[in-house]
Amino acid sequence: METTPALKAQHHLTSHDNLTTLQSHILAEEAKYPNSTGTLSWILSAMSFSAKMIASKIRRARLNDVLGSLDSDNVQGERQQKLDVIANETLLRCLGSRAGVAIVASEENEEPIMLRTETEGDRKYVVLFDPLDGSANLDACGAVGTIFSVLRHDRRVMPVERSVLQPGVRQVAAGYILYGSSVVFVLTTGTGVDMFVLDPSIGAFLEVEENLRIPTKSKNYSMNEGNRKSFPTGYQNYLDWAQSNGYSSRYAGAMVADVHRILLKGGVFLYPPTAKAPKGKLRLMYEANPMSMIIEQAGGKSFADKQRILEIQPEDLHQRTSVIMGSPDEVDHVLAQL
Ligand code: AHM
Ligand code: MG
Repeated sequence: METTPALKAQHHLTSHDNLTTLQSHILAEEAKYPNSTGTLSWILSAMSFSAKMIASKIRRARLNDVLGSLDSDNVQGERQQKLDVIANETLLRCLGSRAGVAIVASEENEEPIMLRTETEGDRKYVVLFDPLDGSANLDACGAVGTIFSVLRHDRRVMPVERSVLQPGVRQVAAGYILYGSSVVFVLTTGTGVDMFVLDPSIGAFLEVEENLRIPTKSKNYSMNEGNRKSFPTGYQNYLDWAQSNGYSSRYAGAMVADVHRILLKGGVFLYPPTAKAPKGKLRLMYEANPMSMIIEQAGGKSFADKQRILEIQPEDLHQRTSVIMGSPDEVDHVLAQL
């Protein structure tokens, strides 16, 4: 944003003051499309608001006694953390108040939720999310994240729930929020990737990086090597190759944290098929697809074995996939072994 010298003097601003917030970025993007109704902007603003609420709940988790698990499992058969449920409710409430959202779908709910009926308003979008990815890290004060994907709602598809099952190439926006040593919001609307950091003193996400590009290569891989013996042979060969070529291993155990580091520093993130999860562990629609859109928009690559993840036609909301994503040269090194 331009600031005149007179204005700077008047308000004591310096050239170091960052005046681009996530909110102003969203509105500036909207202004590029004269026919835009602003519906997508409202949805992204709901994501920003939810992120601040979830961040504040995570910061106070120990103090408010909401760490640890509930006595219930989610639809994946995984033990729900108390904060999984709190984050899910926060997103459902914030997105539910936005008229442009027709359907929401969450890792924590078995079925997609129809928010608005046929006759109500301007029902344009489907929003899918993983409310608190890597939530098992919470008890140890580790990084966690929220991942989201936005699709257009196709009214012609029947039953309406099937409108959710679109391949990742059709996403109109995708992003994640990393709750780490600071709170970071990474967003793409299909024209590059931008990064914002929450300034807690003013309660706004400020832009820190525009049109982020992933390094082309970097000798780092990120995967749960504890599963190595049950990886298909190609992945084991890749590990042999990487370890003989001076690669480093980094693994936080939360996809958002691991992929964020790779987006900034380069490398490759892998979750191969294993004996326990023969189709891979990560969920296609609200984990792999949005992260793949971000990685590709930043100049990286993202595959499930030899197939581009964004082209997979989903058959089920909670479908799983294997994942190889990151710097283009590093993904190629893995693919060469498969
Ligand atoms: P979650 O969505 O239930 O938290 O699980 C997904 C997480 C990812 O964040 C992470 O990459 C992966 O599971 C870690 O799995 P593992 O513990 O098998 O290494
Ligand atoms: Mg998850």
